[in-house]
Amino acid sequence: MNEKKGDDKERYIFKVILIGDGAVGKTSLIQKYMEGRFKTDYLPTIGTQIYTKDVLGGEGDANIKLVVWDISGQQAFSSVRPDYYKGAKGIVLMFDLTRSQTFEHLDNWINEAKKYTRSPQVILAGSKCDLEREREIAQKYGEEYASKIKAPYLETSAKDGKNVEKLFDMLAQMLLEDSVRAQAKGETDA
Ligand SMILES: Nc1nc2c(ncn2[C@@H]2O[C@H](COP(=O)(O)OP(=O)(O)OP(=O)(O)O)[C@@H](O)[C@H]2O)c(=O)[nH]1
Ligand SMILES: [Mg+2]
Repeated sequence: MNEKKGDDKERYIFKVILIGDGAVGKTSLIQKYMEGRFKTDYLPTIGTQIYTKDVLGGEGDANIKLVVWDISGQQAFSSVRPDYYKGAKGIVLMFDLTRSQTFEHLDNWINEAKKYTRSPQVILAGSKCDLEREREIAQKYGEEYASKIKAPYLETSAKDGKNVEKLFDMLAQMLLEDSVRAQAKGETDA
């Protein structure tokens, strides 16, 4: 969606969702990005939390509002997830570098996302990269999986902030380019 307002910058609004198993660090990543804080205790997400942030895109000549939806990755909440996917243009697919089973579940998440979204822009994130000694998934496996699903790969830490800003910036640029491409082809918003 885009419109011109008072200034001459184009305005865009994109819905972004984070998906991945419970406790991989979705809420932590969002809170680090939005509020610059990190909490060590685990409070499983219940219901949905929506955050927004404005970023500049296209070398600063576009205003992009990211509307980021945070929901639980726990199995118990899977029945509400279809609503959550609706209209999502960007997806952060996340696994925990210190728990290999969260990596093994990526196929399930991607298949679910494909069912409920139309050609979203996806970034794969391997979380908790500050816990190097507990790492179970080597960087090259993350990279291989990312190239299989044709997505960029970043290793992130909500604790020390590594690649947090970069991830959302990158996604915003991908969404902007995708939207400009779609407009040029005369496609309408879903
Ligand atoms: N060391 C470290 N711990 C992290 C990091 N990110 C998250 N954690 C911890 O991992 C636990 C789970 O984080 P959450 O952000 O709540 O996980 P979630 O994916 O939102 O979980 P659900 O809401 O249940 O789906 C918490 O104890 C966090 O403190 C990180 O980058 N580094
Ligand atoms: Mg959460």
